[in-house]
Parts: sequence; structure tokens; C-alpha cells
Amino acid sequence: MAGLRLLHTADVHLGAAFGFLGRRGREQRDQLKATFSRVIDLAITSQVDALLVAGDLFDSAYPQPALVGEVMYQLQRLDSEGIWTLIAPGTHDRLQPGGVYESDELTKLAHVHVFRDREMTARSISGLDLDVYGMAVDREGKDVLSGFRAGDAARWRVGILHASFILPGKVERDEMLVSAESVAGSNLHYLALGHWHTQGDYSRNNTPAFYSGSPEPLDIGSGEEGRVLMVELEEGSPARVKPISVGRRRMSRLELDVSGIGGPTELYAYLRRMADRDLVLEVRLKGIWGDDWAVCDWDRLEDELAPLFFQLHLVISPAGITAQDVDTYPERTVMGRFVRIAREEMEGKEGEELLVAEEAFRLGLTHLAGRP
Ligand SMILES: [Mn+2]
Repeated sequence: MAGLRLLHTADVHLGAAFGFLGRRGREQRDQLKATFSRVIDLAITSQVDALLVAGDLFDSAYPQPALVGEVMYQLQRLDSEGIWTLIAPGTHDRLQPGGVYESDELTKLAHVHVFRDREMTARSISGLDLDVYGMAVDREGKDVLSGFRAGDAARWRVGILHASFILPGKVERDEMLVSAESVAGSNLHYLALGHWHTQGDYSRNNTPAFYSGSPEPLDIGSGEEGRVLMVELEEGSPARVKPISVGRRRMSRLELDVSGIGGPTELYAYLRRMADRDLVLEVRLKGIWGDDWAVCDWDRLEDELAPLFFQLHLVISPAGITAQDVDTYPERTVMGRFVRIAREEMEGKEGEELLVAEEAFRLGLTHLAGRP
């Protein structure tokens, strides 16, 4: 009996706006399409039997017609090779009245199936002796695999699910959940998970269960590459799951204590070495105190370095202000007063408010430090 080769992706988020990338957001939106095309290339050249999409293929339930057309074109490439595409709607592209998965546009293709039921339902692919189980996201908030057990009719049994994996004490609530116990008892040869954007192995009791992560990064984080998973199932041996890098850009946040680096010149050299036109880098700087930094033109420094990155953002982190730093500037001085007031302002602020307060602090600091 022949084995089975599957390509697992999820959370592509085609059509995502990337507002935080400003004028470059459009480029990254285009990159998502290019990367998805690369995933299709990979499926064809690797001669997989099926592509599994574990939710959030689109960023919205109502993508632009041109975007649906692009996906149709890509899936057609698989279809004409006889390669199956099995899609579970996610939380962003959920099954909605009038939404992309309610129409028959994608499923007009002979080898495309969208899971539209609200419970795990099998799609049998007789030519592969395969049953694929999947479901559309439901607002249940409980373990959706509880009590589920795949039947033994087909040789191969694979699941697709867009859900959070229950980690007691850490992850316990979400629309769709799946537990270690239910994965262990699922009788599946592989469970393709989506919803979490970084890759992860959640296999339990001989049931391989993986998040593929996004093929192209969507948010600033640890800077990891976008990947897909190549899954090989073979009679009599454990599943082989191999990550393959397909993403182009990386998005990274870096905390940097400049007190160990030197002054602006050394900071420039330090960041210059990290230059990469496919890297989005946010640097949160700490320890910017003393004469070395008094004349630093932060905007200029950022402007000089920015063209060497996809995007570069320097942020002066309020976390960098220690009691010791404040003591450097006695309370009776203007700088001392400013730092104390700014610190109070930033305390307890989050998100957009914190960003605004940080920017105000940075501007104030620049002006004050520049004074003779
Ligand atoms: Mn997602």
C-alpha cells in the first residue's frame, strides 16, 4: 500500500492590510500572494497528494473578487495535476452568509473541498484510500474533538482544525478548542492545526498534531521564518513531518541596552550589521543616558538606516528608565523634572496610548538633551 504525502499550511491571511508597515504594507500584502504561489509550486514539484489548509486562508470572510480569483487560479494549478485541496474555514474567513466559502466558486474545481459543517465531517477520497475530517469554526468555546474518533473504513485518516490547543493554566478559552486527550483518542494519522501563527508540535499519544504557522509572517515577533509542513505517512513507520521555509520576510522585535554598546556611532554600526531588506525590525532601546547621547539626532539615525531594512523602527523604551537613570538627572534640573513626569505619564499606559507617550518622551528627550 502506497504512502501519503501532504502539504500543510494555515493562516495565510491573504488580503491582510499590514497597517503597521505604513507605505510598505501594500508590498507585504502582495508578498502573501507570492508566498502562497510558492506553496502551490512546492505542492506540485513535491508531487503531494493533497494540500491541507487549516483556516484563515483569507484575512476576511468577504475577500475582494480579485483575491478570490487569484486563489482560484492557484488551486486550479493543483486541480489540473490531480492534487486535492482541503480547506477548513477559520476565524477570519469564517463561514458566513454571502461569504467566500458559501459560494461555490472554489469548490467548482473537482479536487477542492471546503468543510462547511459545524462538526467534524469526513470527506472520503477513494483514490487515495483517505478520509479527511474537518469542520468550520463554530462559536462553541469547548473541546470540539471531545468524543471524536475517526472511523477505520479508509486506510488513512487525517484531520484539519482551526482551534487553540488547551494548555491548562495558559490557554483555556477560545471559540474553538482542542485538548490533548481528544487528540490522543482521535484515531487520526495526522491532525493539521491552524489558528496559532507560529509552528508547533502538539502531538499526543502517537497522534501527530502540528500547527504549521503562517507561510509568511504577519506580525512583529521573534523573527522566525514563514513555513509550511511536509507530511509523509507511510505504512509501518511514524509520520515524518518536515518544516520547509517558504516565507520571504522576517519581522523581529529586539530589546537593546545601549549602555553596553557605546554611543550613536557604535549603535549605527551595530544596527548596520543587521541590515536586511527583507527584515522588519523594531528596536526598543534602553540605557540611553549620558553625554554620548546628548547630541544624538534620532530621526536622522533612523533615516540613514531605514533604507537598508524592509522597515526599521527605533523606540526608546520606558522600561529602560531605572531609578538609577532618574538619579542621573537631579530633580531640580529641567531634565530631571521631565524624566520624572514622563515616567509617571507612561505608567499604566498600553498599546496606542503607550506609543504616543513614548513618542512624546522621545521628542522631549531629544530637545532637552540637545540643549547646551
Ligand atoms: Mn490566523
